[in-house]
Amino acid sequence: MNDLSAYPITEKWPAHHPDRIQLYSLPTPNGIKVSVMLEETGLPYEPHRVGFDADDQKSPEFASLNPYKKIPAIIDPEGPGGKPLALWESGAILLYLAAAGSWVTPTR
Ligand SMILES: N[C@@H](CCC(=O)N[C@@H](CS)C(=O)NCC(=O)O)C(=O)O
Repeated sequence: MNDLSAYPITEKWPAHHPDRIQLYSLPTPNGIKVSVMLEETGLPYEPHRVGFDADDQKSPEFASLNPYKKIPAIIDPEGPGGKPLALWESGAILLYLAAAGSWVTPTR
């Protein structure tokens, strides 16, 4: 079982499926990019809602993962070398998921 307890963000948003990619986000233009990518790749993930109404993105738990206090952010429990990897910035996350995902080659 993957232990994500080293990440303080899991205190506010517990990982019920710690074997899955943990997504901390909201359906904003930057947030939704990552949700779409996760759906398209089929990678298993567990979403967590970071509510702007409550300024969740500015909470100490969220800032412990992304000090810039912006969504989206992820933790991949099975990152490079099988170790957990935390990542933010939507473009960086998309590139990471593209490498991690199993793409179906489109037929032309
Ligand atoms: N360059 C960042 C921008 C992230 C960003 O601006 N996120 C917005 C939502 S689309 C946010 O978290 N806003 C909350 C705030 O500024 O307090 C990325 O692409 O991930």
